[in-house]
Order: sequence, then C-alpha cells, then structure tokens
Amino acid sequence: MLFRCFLLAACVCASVASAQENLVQNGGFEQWADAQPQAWSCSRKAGDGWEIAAVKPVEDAKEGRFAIELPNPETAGGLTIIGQDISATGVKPGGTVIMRLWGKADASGQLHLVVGFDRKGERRKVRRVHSGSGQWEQVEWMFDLPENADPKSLRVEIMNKGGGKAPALVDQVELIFKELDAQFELPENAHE
Ligand SMILES: [Ca+2]
Repeated sequence: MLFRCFLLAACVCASVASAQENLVQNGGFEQWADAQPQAWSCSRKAGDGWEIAAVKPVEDAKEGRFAIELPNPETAGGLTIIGQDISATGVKPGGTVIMRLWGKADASGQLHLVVGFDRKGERRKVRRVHSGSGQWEQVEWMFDLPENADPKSLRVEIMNKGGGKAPALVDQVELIFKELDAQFELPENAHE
C-alpha cells in the first residue's frame, strides 16, 4: 500500500512538471493597476445593479507576495465576483481541463469557482466550492471540454457569496490543458 501511494505521488509530480502553460493571466494576483488586478474584471451585485468591487491585494498570500481579497457582499443575495475570459489560443476542445485555485473562506458556500463555456449555443458551467474551513485549501478538479465547445467562450469566475465572518482570499488560479500522456487522478466533474 505504501509503495502504491508512492507511485501515485510520483505520477502526480511528473504530470505537474510536464503540464502545459497556465491559460489564466495574472492568476497569482501579483499585478495591480488602479486598485484592480490586471486581466480580471471585478464587480459586486448591490440590489438590482452592479458596481466595481472593492477588491484589494493582501499579503496573506499562498504564493508570491499577494493574494486577492474578495469582500463579503453587504446585502443578502449580494455577490462579489471576479472573472476572466480565457484567450482561445491554447484552448483545446475535446481536451481535459485541470482547474485549480488556492482559496481561504470560513463559511461553506462562501467561495465558488466556476468555469463556463458555450456548447451548441447553450451556456454550460462547472463549479467547485471551498469547504469553509477558514484555512488555505486547494480547490481542484478536472473535466473534459466537449469537442463542440466554442474555444472562444471559456471563462473563469470566482465569487464570494457571503456568509463568512472574514472576506474570502484567493491565490494561484490555474487553468491548464492536460498533456495526453499525463496520469493525473482527480475527482470527476459535477455539472451544475
Ligand atoms: Ca500570489
């Protein structure tokens, strides 16, 4: 059993080392301009409208110097959301996506990671939620992008739906297409 565990760990390490580039820009939230993280759009739902969210860099980071702090929504049913359209260059319909981030949230249902894409004119979304442990956790899974998915339609969204005492923190967001020969075992995707 020990030997088997070792083999599995070795496979995971090998596949990570050979993984392709991260298609998320500024996924570590190290670059900021005008109080906003570069490459991300940040908004918050307030009543029926949307405003620019007061996100900020914090030094409680998982990697590098900064993580991003997503403030809790001020009203019930509110939402703080950051999103990024993924450039079609590098997107491989029919391929397997590895999606992951590091997150910190202290309520279950507070911090959500969503990947959306168009298929046959319909929007499909896959989602994972931080456990709310109050600790840094890696939220990670993989799913197959259908062959008929529109390569220009891939978008990553991260949202704080509230319920926590502290704001949610996020760092090191990655979207990678798995190498064909890599062995990488992760929980299967669950569609919304
Ligand atoms: Ca960082």
